[in-house]
Amino acid sequence: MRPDLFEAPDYYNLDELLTDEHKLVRDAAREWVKREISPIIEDYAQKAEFPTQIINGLAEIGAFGPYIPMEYGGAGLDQISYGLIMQEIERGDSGVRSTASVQSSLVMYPIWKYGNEEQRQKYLPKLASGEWIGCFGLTEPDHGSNPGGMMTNFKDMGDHYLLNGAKMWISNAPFAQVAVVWAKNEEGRIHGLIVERGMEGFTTPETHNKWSLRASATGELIFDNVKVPKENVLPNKSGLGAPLGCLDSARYGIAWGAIGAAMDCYDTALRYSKERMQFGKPIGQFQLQQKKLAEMITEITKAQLLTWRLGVLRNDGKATSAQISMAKRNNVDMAINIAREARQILGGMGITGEYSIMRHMMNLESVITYEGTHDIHLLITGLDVTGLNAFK
Ligand code: TGC
Ligand code: FAD
Repeated sequence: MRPDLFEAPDYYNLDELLTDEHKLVRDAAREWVKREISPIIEDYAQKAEFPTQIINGLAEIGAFGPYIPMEYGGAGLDQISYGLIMQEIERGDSGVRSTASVQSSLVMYPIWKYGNEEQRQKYLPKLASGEWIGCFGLTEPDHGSNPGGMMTNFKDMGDHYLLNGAKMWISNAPFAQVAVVWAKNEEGRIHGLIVERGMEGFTTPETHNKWSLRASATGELIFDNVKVPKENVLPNKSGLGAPLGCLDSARYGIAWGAIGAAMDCYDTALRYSKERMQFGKPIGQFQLQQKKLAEMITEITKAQLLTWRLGVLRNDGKATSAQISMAKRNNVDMAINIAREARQILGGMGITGEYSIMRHMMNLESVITYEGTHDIHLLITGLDVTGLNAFK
């Protein structure tokens, strides 16, 4: 891969809306991505391997629990700083952002919000430092968009619970030490359980042959009569709203992350269009290429404004789940379209690993599917504006 010459587009001077702390956090993450991710990521994506050596660095830039209070090892930052960190990491690679999203919003968040004090003290500092990596098991082979139908279940055996079932498509599963798993009790009520690697009957086979998110490890979680100690159940929230509440936080991070991927594709295509000569001119001088670039920067700017405003609403505790769905859906769609257009600007070079665009494009095929598909988020907006539920 070529040297990383990334320059972030800021067409509407959005930096003026950021505090000094936001800019400090963002710039530290940006520099780290340039130094630690860009030089290696293409190789790891090609060989379909997660670069475990970056875990300490992710912890150091505050990517594990950016908004978790410092008393639990988190960075104690606000929602905009959290978003900016996700943007910068996904500028490098969506798979790396996935690892950070899952750790922060899908593992640390439920332990912080739904766990008791012993659980917080036991798990959060180790997750914040990267000593432990976590994963989040909601999706099952037969229940993806409809997680409420899940079959994974646990039975009360007196001094412990017995967990059975299977989860599929789980990011970080192959190497995670801790899994937050959603399962039904004997009354059919959904609860979160903390399952640790090494518990008998718990296995995590890796999912191979992905053409997308290749630098992220994905796997299954198999529970075959796993004895889970009773103190490992998250006591403070149950029902489908509990996992969906975690998804709000992760989807918000993805809305920012997708802007990072789009910015990288735009910046690469813009630079290429000024250097690549055809018919005696830089291709950026042709109107057809200018149309692509002008539309890209317009869409990026709209997404930046939407997402910054969502961050302000989240800081005030006022963002609704439907507003988050709109941003996740819009921004990932925006990013995947920009990746496709940017790829065309690079012609044949666009399909190679010399440039990041094709990797972003393939990664975004997962991002547009996980954490609620493009269709599901549209239906959430549809329900919000009409009051009529397409899922029932
Ligand atoms: P529904 O009846 O609408 O809701 C059930 C209960 O949940 C409440 N609720 C929410 N609570 C918090 N946040 C939200 N976003 C919520 N949405 C709904 C709701 O109020 C209700 O509460 P209560 O008290 O009345 O019981 O549920 P439904 O079965 O009709 O499903 C609705 C639907 C389809 C929108 C939902 O299930 C959904 O979002 N499906 C998509 C599934 C999904 O996003 N899966 C993601 C898996 S994790 C993942 O992909 C990680 S990738 C990580 C990475 O690598 O980055
Ligand atoms: P399905 O639900 O089978 O959907 C198939 C198609 O049907 C989609 O186009 C969908 O939009 C459409 N559809 C479904 N229902 C409706 C409807 N009511 N109306 C209209 N259209 C509908 N899950 C986790 O729990 N933890 C993870 O860490 C995790 N990581 C992932 C990593 C990767 C790389 C991938 C690809 C997925 C991951 N997932 C994870 C799973 C992800 O959340 C699901 O893939 C996603 O929710 C969709 O479920 P599905 O794949 O079963 O698709």
